[in-house]
Amino acid sequence: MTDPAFRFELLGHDGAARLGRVHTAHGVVDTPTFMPVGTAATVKAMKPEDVAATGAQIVLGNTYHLMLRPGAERVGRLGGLHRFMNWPGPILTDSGGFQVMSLSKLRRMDKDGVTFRSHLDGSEHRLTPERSTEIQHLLDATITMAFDECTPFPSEPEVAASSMRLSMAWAKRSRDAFVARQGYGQFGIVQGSVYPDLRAESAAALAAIGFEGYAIGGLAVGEGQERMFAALDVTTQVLPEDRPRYLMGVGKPSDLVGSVRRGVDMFDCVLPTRSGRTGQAFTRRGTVNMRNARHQDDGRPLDEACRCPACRQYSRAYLHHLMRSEEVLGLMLLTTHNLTYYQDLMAGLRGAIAAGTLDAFTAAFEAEQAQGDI
Ligand code: PRF
Ligand code: ZN
Repeated sequence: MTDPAFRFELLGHDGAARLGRVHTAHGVVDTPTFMPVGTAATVKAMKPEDVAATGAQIVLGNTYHLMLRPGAERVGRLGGLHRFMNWPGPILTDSGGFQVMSLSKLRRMDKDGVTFRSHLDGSEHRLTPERSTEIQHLLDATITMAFDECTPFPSEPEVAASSMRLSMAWAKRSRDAFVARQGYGQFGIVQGSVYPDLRAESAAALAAIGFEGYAIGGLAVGEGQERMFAALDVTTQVLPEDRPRYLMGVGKPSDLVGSVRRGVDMFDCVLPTRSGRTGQAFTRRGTVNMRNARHQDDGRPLDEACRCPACRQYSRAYLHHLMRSEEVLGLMLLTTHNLTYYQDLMAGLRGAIAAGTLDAFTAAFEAEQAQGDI
């Protein structure tokens, strides 16, 4: 059953791009939106109030990490993930299969689920559509993801087809295991690699089951931006208009702009947080490596147009010094800046869709990015 209180309000269009609002039990999310990744019940190097101050309205959590440590039952006993991590807003949790495949070395897949060893202590665990859905329930996820297999790239059409069909069977089992509650939702995940017929079949299979939203998985796995955009074009055309669409694990700023133009509403990616911790900053003029010696005497802000505390209160020279000295504050400030850049990019996209000026916004974005750092 689709829960009526979990609602996607479509507010406007510019071409295929959509302006919307997701209403949930834990608050509203303006779309297109970017969700910072809080894998281990924390957006690394950030307090929740600082994450909110960047403009983020929803964060991501991970079934895989949290089931291993501190354990889903424990988080449940402690009142759920919102309370545990002090993030009262909406939380979306990924279902675990993707992380098993990327993080766990010893794993065995069968048609029922996946058995794997923890990357932390080697202990054996099992995930099935039913258990993944139960874990996400224990975590009290606002948005639960169906359990799927991310088809590797490249895959032959026959391999991609059987992988996708397995994910569709798992999507149905995930749906059956989902406990509907007011303001909570569950998203199905489209697979099908780069094959248009498989993407269409997958989207239709999920729409027939019926979810509160639809994710697009199996992209940004090495196929490149051109093939990703082509796969998006065919997928967003066949997904229900009245439900949010979430492109999983994407991406670079140019990926976000191009995907919003193709009708995607939600994104998550470790890029702004992870690369912030290595010294890479995202700016209007492209990426800047703050570890580079050219910043050591530079008293200017990282980005004079940025509203974030790292740019308003500190110099490039200081940020450079913090990163070179491996100071914790350097990670905090660069993560703050990068998340602010991502949130302001999404706000800019929303404003442009509302004003019907997305083409001009895109042209200005591309021209500025091409200029490079000052
Ligand atoms: N499935 C799930 N999580 C994901 C992906 C997927 O295909 C991707 C692919 N980019 C990232 N995260 N469940
Ligand atoms: Zn900044």
